[in-house]
Amino acid sequence: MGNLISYCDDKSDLKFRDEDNALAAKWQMSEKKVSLLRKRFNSIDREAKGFSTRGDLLSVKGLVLNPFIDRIVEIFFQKADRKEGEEKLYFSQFLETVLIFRPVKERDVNNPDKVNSRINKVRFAYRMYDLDNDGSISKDEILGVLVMMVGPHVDKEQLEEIAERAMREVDDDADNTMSFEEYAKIMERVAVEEKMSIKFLE
Ligand SMILES: [Ca+2]
Ligand SMILES: [Ca+2]
Repeated sequence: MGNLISYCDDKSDLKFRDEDNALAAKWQMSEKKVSLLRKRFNSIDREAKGFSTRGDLLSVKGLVLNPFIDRIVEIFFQKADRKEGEEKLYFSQFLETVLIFRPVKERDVNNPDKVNSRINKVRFAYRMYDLDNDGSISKDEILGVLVMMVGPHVDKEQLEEIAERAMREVDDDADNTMSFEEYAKIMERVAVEEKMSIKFLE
């Protein structure tokens, strides 16, 4: 994730100032930070189209080595415009996903209406595993994620066993899928607010 928002100091572009100011007000951020993120977004949009394609995001330097790159890009593009088979991710849509990683204020931790609240951070993590985007996680998806993390060279049987065990552990209602509620329950033990926050976005 860090690679997507890394600081990039091009010359400033006044063209976007009104929109950036509106976004800063909407998200209660400083205008300076929004405009830095805008510059970063513009550098991802290599041909200055005014929007990004999956290809743009997939070639972000540093991110190409991330085993989850396809998932990260997919989650960003769930917010994108789709017209005539072309997907366009605009800055405001990009920002909305990036802001999930904003450190959350104490009073907002449990506020589901805040994009960066604990539950919305957990939801992002859940979507990483939900490879077919159907809203639930199967054992095969857990296995798929394991393969992504360790690469294809590890003994598949062993990974299947791990996936099987993980599913048994979380699957309270024994329906062979991990619901969001079941996932959120195991994530209670994880310091999500810390782990899924990027200081730059404060
Ligand atoms: Ca699924
Ligand atoms: Ca279940």
